[in-house]
Amino acid sequence: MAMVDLDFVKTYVRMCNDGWLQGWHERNGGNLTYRLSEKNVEAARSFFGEPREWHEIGVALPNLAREYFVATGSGKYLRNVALDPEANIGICELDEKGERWRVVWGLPGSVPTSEFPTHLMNHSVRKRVTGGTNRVIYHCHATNVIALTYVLPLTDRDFTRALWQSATECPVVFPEGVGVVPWMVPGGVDIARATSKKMETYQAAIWAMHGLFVSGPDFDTAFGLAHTIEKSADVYVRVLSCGGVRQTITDDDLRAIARDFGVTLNPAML
Ligand code: 2HA
Ligand code: ZN
Repeated sequence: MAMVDLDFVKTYVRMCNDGWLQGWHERNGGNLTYRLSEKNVEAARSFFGEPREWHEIGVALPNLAREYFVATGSGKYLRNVALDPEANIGICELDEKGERWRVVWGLPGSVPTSEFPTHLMNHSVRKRVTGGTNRVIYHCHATNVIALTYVLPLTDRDFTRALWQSATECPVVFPEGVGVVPWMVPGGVDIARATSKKMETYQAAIWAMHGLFVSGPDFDTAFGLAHTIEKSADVYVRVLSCGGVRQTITDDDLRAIARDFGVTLNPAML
């Protein structure tokens, strides 16, 4: 038995590879973090090494104090995770104030992704607004989502409506809609703040000219959300390249879906 034999590590590794197979992780693009449950920590603890030095997050996240996260490494390629998990992913512990992190397993000589502050701020918000059920934050360079940020107005409403109308399952999967973050320099605290603000309302946030951030209680749900959003964006891009929309799902149709599937659509999007 080793760290890589634990179910949560195996599922994490599988998701990295699934994203790679989708074409969302060129070079070192994209990153994935998972907040361990108490049971996960118990199962993993005997494999932890000597903890390494502390690093500042840049913000205080007290509701994540003493939590543990799996994270992809800075500059690491998601393509390589399945071949050598220990070299490409690590487990970090947060301090007793939720202000610093340190690596306790994996990533020898390295550190977590440059987007770790964004991931942690999103975890903090999603943990709070979901009553602790959210555990996964995933960033991918979903091609068609990115393409649409060059042609659609960069508003939550424009993106939500385009996605809801381009695949019938969308209003059921994300009835609250999606958030859109304007173009910003990645890797810093400003884009992290802007993204986590969107995560107060939405399970997903689009980064203009860059990619997609999604959240979820588990790997299947988070990956499924990214996949659903990207599929719908793909359909919309094809519609545009076929000459544009001639008919679509109307607002009354959207209301009918919501009624039959028992979801409440964000009224600001209708
Ligand atoms: O980790 O995707 O946004 C590489 C990136 C930065
Ligand atoms: Zn990115």
